[in-house]
Amino acid sequence: MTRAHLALGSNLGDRLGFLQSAVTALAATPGIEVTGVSRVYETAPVGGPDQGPYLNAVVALKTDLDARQLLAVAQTLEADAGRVRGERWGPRQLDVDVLLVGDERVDSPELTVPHPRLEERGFVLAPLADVAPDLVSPPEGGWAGVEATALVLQPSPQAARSEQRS
Ligand code: A4P
Ligand code: MG
Repeated sequence: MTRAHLALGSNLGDRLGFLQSAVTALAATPGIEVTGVSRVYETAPVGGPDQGPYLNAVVALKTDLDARQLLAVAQTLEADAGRVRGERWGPRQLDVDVLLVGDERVDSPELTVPHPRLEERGFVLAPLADVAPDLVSPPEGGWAGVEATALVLQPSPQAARSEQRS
């Protein structure tokens, strides 16, 4: 099993609901074990048109899937959230990016791993530091435009169901 990390982002509609649905679906995907979920961050939009703030999070996995297979899973999750691809960096119900897949390296337009913009983006680094403190250490004062919220993502379908009942 390989250690991998996926980034989740949403700035349209039920933002937390889209992130939770993605985590729940990942946990139910054969070949994927969700081993950690970061805090949920509210983040100022970076690039693209004038658009609302994002919720961002990172999911840690152990997986038998390779980077290409994880991209296919990511794109299925985006489609399930009703995402229609519009303007690059534009608003979206759900964005799922493949950040890191063990020490695998892929360099093509359809898939670049490690994610090429990972190191310049606080909205990715802050949640990645939560689940992978061995890979990322927060700078003093944290990252600009990135605020941890009190919102919580449940790592497993069972945990999400018991939360709804309580
Ligand atoms: N692609 C290549 N490598 C990867 C990868 N490692 N993971 C390809 C996922 N996809 C990858 O992505 C465009 C193409 O990138 C896909 O067809 C895939 O084959 P997209 O999701 O259709 O479009 P996009 O997300 O608008 O473009 P891109 O370049 O992935 O943008 P980013 O870098 O994901 O940025 N601000 C805040 N605060 N929070 C955000 O989450 N996200 C973006 C999108 C911009 N600003 C943001 C946020
Ligand atoms: Mg993307």
